[in-house]
Amino acid sequence: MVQMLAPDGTYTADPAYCCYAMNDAQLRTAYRHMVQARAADEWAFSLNRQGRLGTYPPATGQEANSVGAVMALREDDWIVPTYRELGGLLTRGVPLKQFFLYWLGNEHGSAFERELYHVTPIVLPIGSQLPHAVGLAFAERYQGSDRIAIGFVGDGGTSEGDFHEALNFAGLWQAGTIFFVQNNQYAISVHRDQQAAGATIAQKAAAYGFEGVQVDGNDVTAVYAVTAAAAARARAGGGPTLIEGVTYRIGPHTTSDDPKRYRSDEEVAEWQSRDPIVRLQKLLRARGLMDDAELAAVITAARERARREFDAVEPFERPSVEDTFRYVYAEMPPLMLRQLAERRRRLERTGT
Ligand SMILES: Cc1ncc(C[n+]2csc(CCOP(=O)(O)OP(=O)(O)O)c2C)c(N)n1
Repeated sequence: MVQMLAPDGTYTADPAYCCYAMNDAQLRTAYRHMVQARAADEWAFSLNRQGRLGTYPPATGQEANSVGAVMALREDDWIVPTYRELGGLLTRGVPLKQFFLYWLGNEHGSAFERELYHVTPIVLPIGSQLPHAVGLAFAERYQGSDRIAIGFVGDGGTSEGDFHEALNFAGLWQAGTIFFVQNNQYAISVHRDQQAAGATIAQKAAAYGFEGVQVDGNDVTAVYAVTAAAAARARAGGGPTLIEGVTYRIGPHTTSDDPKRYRSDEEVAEWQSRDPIVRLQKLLRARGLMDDAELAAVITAARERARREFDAVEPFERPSVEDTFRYVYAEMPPLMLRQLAERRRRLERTGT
């Protein structure tokens, strides 16, 4: 497993990735994005408990994967996210209020301005986004561009047919795709060890004829380096890479989940001791890049921004019951019409 920044904050350069070491400015930037993602995540959780935001999937603990990977790309490379890529979206410059709008149930929140951000909409069907990432990468090269695509997926998503179809096509056609698996150890309550027999997820790449790399997903410097190397290879026509970023979902699967039913407090505490933000703070301090006051000021500013940006979209229009049904078919089939009528009746009866 590639690691440069250990949990105790010591940094050991990896000669295999020497030309992809983050510089001082990048380390500071990574910290800002990771802290912003954490602050927004914590605020979203709290908003849910206050009854101001619907079901939300927290990404606390996974910030180094998302931020490090996106920082390693060019600004016009495609990002094909899941629902747990807040850090990556913020790194690309997507306004936080747009993200909040999406989780308020307003689909406009996920319609990221294409030419500005090159980010596809947030998807909830597991694995379905990976063929899109391959298609984008393939199309770019077909049109003579050297843009590449990164497709994120969870460890559970690697059991989906779409995952295998996407990797097979990309390997065969050398599509410039980075498959980034956020291995956060759980697919809801199913542990990674119950998901697949292989020793690593990264090794699956061998079956499709390209390289797979396992990286410490709580070490932003290592995630950045392996993704930058994969991006350089893809851009040069060297084909795809599968990256397995080993991390942990510190919070519940979503705000509707109770993780105490399937994992121990000791396990969570063990992973909390490897927190990616705390680890980066140690490096920033040791290198004299930020002192305690500056580190804390970034956190305070991030919390304030999270509140401000949510307040800006909270009054926006909520989706109607019809919206849930409206966009699937041009004309609703009888089964959906019946479901819609049932839903309306329930709303009238119970108010929810
Ligand atoms: C095709 C499909 N099957 C099942 C689900 C229900 N579901 C939602 S999240 C999830 C687990 C996903 O786990 P993983 O891929 O590890 O990602 P994580 O949520 O841990 O980020 C499942 C099974 C779904 N959304 N889509």
